[in-house]
Amino acid sequence: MKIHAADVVVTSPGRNFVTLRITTEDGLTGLGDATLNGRELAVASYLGDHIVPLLTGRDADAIEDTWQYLYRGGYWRRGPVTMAAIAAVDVALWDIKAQRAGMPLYQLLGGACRTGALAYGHASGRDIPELLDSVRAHLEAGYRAIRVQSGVPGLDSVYGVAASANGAGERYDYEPARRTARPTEEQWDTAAYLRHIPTVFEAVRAEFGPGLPLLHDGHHRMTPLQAARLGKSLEPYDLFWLEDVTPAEDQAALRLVRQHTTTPLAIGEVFNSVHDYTTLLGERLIDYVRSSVTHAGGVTGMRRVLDLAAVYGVRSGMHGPTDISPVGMAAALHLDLAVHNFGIQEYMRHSPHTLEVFRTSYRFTDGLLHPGEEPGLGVTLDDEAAARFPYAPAYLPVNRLADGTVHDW
Ligand code: GCO
Ligand code: MG
Repeated sequence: MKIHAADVVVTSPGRNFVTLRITTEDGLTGLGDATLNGRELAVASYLGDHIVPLLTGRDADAIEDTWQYLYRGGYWRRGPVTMAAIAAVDVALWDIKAQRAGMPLYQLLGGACRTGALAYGHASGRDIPELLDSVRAHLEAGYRAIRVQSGVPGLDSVYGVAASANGAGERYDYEPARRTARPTEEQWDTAAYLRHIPTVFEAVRAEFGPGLPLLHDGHHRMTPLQAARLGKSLEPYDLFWLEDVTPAEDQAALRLVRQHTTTPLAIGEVFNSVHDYTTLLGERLIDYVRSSVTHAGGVTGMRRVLDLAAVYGVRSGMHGPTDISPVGMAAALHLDLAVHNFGIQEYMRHSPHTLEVFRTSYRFTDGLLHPGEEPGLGVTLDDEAAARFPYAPAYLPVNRLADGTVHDW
């Protein structure tokens, strides 16, 4: 069946999302997420100006061929903008194929390997008592694995820490990409962070016991030596994983970290290709791959990452913040169910406004996510609702050290 049309929808129901919609000649529509937080319009233009004109008339069923046509055919391959655009096409075509088959996508990907995908929620606190309340609230809300992020004495705001108490409410008010004319600036001090974080995990373990899977995101801020020290100092608290300890593009940095700590390591939310992982996987430097369907070339690209990871016994931990749209989240959940080497899925609930625009059929029960049984991805886009939330530019924060030097955020 041929592709009849494709259009790009940019909407901002609480935060910005870019969605590609592909329509076939017999009237099926498929959706793909192309959201690149803080740089959304670059992907919208890549799709609208350069890819949509190529899609009309192509065979909607030829997913792998279309992937290769856009990847190899573009000459300038890889990179977050290109791969988010290719991902959107890929996911929309999988959505269409699964709808045509009358099956939820996970069935086409091989069927379910498990009853649901273990999800981790985001607990945070500006201080330890607030954090403990937040962990408790997440447990009450059904989470069985929890990411722990904490304020650091002396720093006004820290990545991953909600600006107000992060309780059991429907929504975690976490919006790092702010709608301001320029990025907000935060201050950072790695030494203060390294002193404080072990005391945070000590308090959480003392309160909640040894069994609860706990995760932590270092958000690219340490040198290899600092990261190695952090990993060692957290060993007594038995983390599920320690994420993004060093800037991800320096793969060799992980060698030093790995030699010094047995804390499991996760990395890769900013990666967009299986080629980004060859050193990390081949040398067994990591335990979880963090890429998303949205940023790593769709279901097709992400499956390549997961298949290579499986060779080395490395498991998935797909990126799932609210800047992955419900379309991208649904695609991840189908893959989570279908791959053998699933590890865990990040899950931040989208805001009620986002869920007015994107109608989802995935569900969260007893700590597990399931994509539902609707044919295709199981997500629809309400155009009328989308039009009520026009785009507004947003930027992620910029980090500076006390002397003004720009640091990784
Ligand atoms: C995570 C991530 C996010 C990113 C965000 C940037 O682990 O969920 O680190 O919080 O910062 O996706 O757009
Ligand atoms: Mg992260």
